[in-house]
Amino acid sequence: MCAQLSKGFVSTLLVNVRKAFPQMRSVTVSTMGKTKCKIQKLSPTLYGTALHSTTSDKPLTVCVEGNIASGKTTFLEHFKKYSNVEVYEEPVKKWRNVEGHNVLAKMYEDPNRWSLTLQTYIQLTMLDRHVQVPEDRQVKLMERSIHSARYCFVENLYKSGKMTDMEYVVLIEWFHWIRQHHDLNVDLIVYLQTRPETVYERIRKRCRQEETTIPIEYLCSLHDLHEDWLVERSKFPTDCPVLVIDANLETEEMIKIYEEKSPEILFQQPEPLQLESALGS
Ligand code: TTP
Repeated sequence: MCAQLSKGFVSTLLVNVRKAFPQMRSVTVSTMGKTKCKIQKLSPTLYGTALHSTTSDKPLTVCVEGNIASGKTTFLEHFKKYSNVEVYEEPVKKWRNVEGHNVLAKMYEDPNRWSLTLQTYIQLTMLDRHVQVPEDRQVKLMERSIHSARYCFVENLYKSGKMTDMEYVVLIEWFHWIRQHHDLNVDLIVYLQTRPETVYERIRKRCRQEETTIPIEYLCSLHDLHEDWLVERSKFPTDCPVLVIDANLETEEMIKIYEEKSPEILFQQPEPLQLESALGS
């Protein structure tokens, strides 16, 4: 099913379509104008879980994902103003300073030697984020997840020969053990989709010391892995709903989009709407 609608209808429509067709597994909505917004392969089961969570004590978990410098921090900054949202920033400071060691810098200097060390530490620090439960907040908003570290970064390092078979299988075994023994559930992924050229320029401008040597090819591989995971869903299929947002625009434009999309992102119930009139417009 595919409907072309003005932007204002989108969030209301998605909720009503799900109510009207609970058996449907895939909904794609594209808005007119320059903002592109798709929710891919919505699982009624998972959506049911998400709605259920709003009435239970467990907060909803929303993760923002996207290539390096796709704008995840700006996204989080925007949502800090909501009183029902607890924001969990990525522990990148820790990766740059573990008891005085900059593991992130070491990885970029010599990935063959240090990528396992970095990814092991990232896996640990992301697990720590996943198990934290915010007090009195309905939405837990996380920057990235243990999933993107595994499906995008670890996969990329392995595919490009920076991580050996042995290192890869040990790390993946850890990942599987963690998944079995901890609740890593995510209710919604917001994917900030960018062109590799856009993030390459942003990385050059922001001049984070460790990242000055990142070539565009590295960003292209990471881009493909994000697309594979969150859009194509071929190699590492996920049932989690994914909201795709075109994040190539300037910061001011992006903030306007986040404002518009906030009801969808925060699972706020829109006003009821006649489905027939929405589809007919
Ligand atoms: P990102 O997690 O992409 O964070 P960011 O600061 O670029 O986010 P944004 O600009 O969108 O707000 O990457 C942080 C750094 O950590 C980056 O150099 C990539 C690196 N990294 C890894 O090497 N392995 C990993 O598993 C992850 C998650 C990040």
